[in-house]
Order: sequence, then structure tokens, then C-alpha cells
Amino acid sequence: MRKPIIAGNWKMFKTNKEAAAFAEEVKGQAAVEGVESVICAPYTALATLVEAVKGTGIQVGAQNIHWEDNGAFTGEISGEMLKELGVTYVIIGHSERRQYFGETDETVNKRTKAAFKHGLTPIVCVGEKLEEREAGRTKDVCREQTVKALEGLSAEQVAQAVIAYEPVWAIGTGKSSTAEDANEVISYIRELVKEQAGAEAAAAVRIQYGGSVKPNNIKEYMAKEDIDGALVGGASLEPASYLQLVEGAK
Ligand code: G2H
Repeated sequence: MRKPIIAGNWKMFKTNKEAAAFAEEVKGQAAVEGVESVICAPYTALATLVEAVKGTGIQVGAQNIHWEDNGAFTGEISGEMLKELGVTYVIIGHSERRQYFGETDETVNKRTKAAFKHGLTPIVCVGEKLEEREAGRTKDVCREQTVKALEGLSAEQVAQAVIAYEPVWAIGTGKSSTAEDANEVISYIRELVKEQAGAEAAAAVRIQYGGSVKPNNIKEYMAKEDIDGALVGGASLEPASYLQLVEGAK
């Protein structure tokens, strides 16, 4: 059985103080039996957040990782640095990184390997752009991104990974993919994992949907067989809304 996972992606929102205030508000209410809850915060808030959510059941994730352990890479953060803080998850290859910061399938693969090297769970993002969807290329794009992201990983690693299917046109736009459509693509991604890493890994890997998920639609997604949770941006920023999402994933 795959444990549902809700991951908040705070993107470039919340200062250190605001992150601490969020943790204070969710204290005592955040743990929901049978659901894994994660918040992926900006680097500057990670250390504070790891301390502040202790005992709440929330785990803390970063939003990127460099593939080297250290070196002359100005502005980058390594797995070792994240691990030392108590971070357990890391988002890799979010479409905003692909679109604005030159992320490629190759660098996504390197970062994913680095996450495993340091005992972090990667949340690997894949998904098509609007023009790709309209050209009927959704599955081709997801195939390319998924296969390349997971290249060279062991079946055990793939089984532990989290994949987030995020159609780019649904991100922050208020337009969400229907649960049926999302489930169809996610089932296809699970088939790809099966081809690449075997049936056991495919049955174990958790695949989230992401793109305008809100407390009022989370249950529709969670009701689908292949959808194991959500990667949530905007709706993860308010404590009450985040708690409703975690509750809705039960
Ligand atoms: C997609 C998602 C979080 P939002 O980027 O990864 O953001 O829920 O705001 O569409």
C-alpha cells in the first residue's frame, strides 16, 4: 500500500519569521494518521522550520539540490548541507526551474541521484506545457522526462522516489486537470516506471498530481486509484488550508 503524501511547495514565499509563525499555527493539528505531510520551503527558512515542526508530523523539504557535494558553484546548495539541517525531501525539476533556470532532463537526473546519495527523498516533477498538450504530445513529454529523470537509479531507489505530475498549464492558473485526465497520465507514468524499473518499483512509487490543487478538490484526486497525493503551491501557504489538504488526503 502506498502512503498518501501531501507536499506543500512554498516556492519563493515566506520569510524565516513567517515560516516559524506557520509552524506555530499548525502545531498539534498537523499529524493525520496514514498521511505523510511535507513542506518544501525556501532555503532561508529550512533550519527554522525543521526545529519548529518537530513533533507535528510534518517533514521538511527543499526546492532544489546541486549534484556535487561541494565546490565552486556560487548560489548552489548540496545534499550534504540539506541533510545536516534535518531536511528529508527535495523537489527536483519543477517546471518553474525548467522554464526560468535552465533545468534540463540531464540535470534533473543528476540532482535525483544526488538526493539518493544523501538519503533525501526526491519529488521529481514532470509535465507537459499547454502547446504540447494541444498537439497531443502529453504522454510523449511525460515519457521523455520520466525516463530520463530515473535513468541509472536502482529499482529500490525508484520505489522510494516520489514523482509529481504537474501539467504546466494548470500551475497557479486556477485551471486544474480533471481528476480523470490526471489519473490517466499518472497511470501511464506508472506503466513507464514498470518498463524501466520493474513491477515492484511501479507498484511502490508514489505519484502525485500538482496544479491548482485546493482543499475543495483534493478529495476528487485522492479518490483516483493511481494518484497518491498532491504537490500544492498556493493552497499550502495558509495553515488552515494546508491542514485541510492533509486531512483531505486520508
Ligand atoms: C504547481 C503547484 C505546486 P499551484 O507548481 O508545485 O502550484 O498549486 O499553485 O498550482
